[in-house]
Amino acid sequence: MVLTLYGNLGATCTKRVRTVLAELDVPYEFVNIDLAKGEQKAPAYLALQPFGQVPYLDDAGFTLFESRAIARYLALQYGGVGTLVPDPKDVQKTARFEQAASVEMSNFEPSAVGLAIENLFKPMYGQATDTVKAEQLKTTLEGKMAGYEAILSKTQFLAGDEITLADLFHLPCGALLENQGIDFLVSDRWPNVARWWKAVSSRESWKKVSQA
Ligand SMILES: N[C@@H](CCC(=O)N[C@@H](CS)C(=O)NCC(=O)O)C(=O)O
Repeated sequence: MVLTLYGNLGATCTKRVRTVLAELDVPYEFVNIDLAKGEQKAPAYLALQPFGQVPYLDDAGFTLFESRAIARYLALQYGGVGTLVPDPKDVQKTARFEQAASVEMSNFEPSAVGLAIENLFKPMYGQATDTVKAEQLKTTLEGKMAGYEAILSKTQFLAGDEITLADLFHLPCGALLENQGIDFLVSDRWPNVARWWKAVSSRESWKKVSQA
């Protein structure tokens, strides 16, 4: 096997990449990096990933980090033209895809991952939740839902009527919202968001990754 993913099964960014690998049905070897033991900061790992974070990909000597960059690489390298990302020759479709991908990174991830840290990961590691911060993050995220509803009332998915990486990128942190009892993605207050989330989160790829 030539494709190796270094990651942690519980880490959201690793799940993002594993979902894309599952979508594309690409076989790979998985090297577990124990974040609790700090293996990501060991000199040998830092030599590979200079920020000491997972995931990290080695594809027969071609190496890459940052989950979303890895996902784009995998889709283009293994997916065939137009699978999960638009044909790069279609400049306008690509721009719309990048817009959607940017929405996830700027309007969703910061609050969603912050909420997961406060409400799930801190308690897991015996740390106290900052309840004020958690409430602020929840309010911020709630404020973004009207924007999502506006987009998704016009198209099936965030970058148009076909699913792309931009939709899948929401899965790891979106699923953790449900674990915290935050209903933003399933609420009838935003029916098109709920329709979209049902379609995205019921993908076989996500079922495999979330149940592993
Ligand atoms: N933007 C990066 C974030 C990577 C990241 O924050 N990884 C976390 C796990 S989800 C990590 O390695 N945390 C351990 C640490 O920073 O020491 C990506 O998308 O890959």
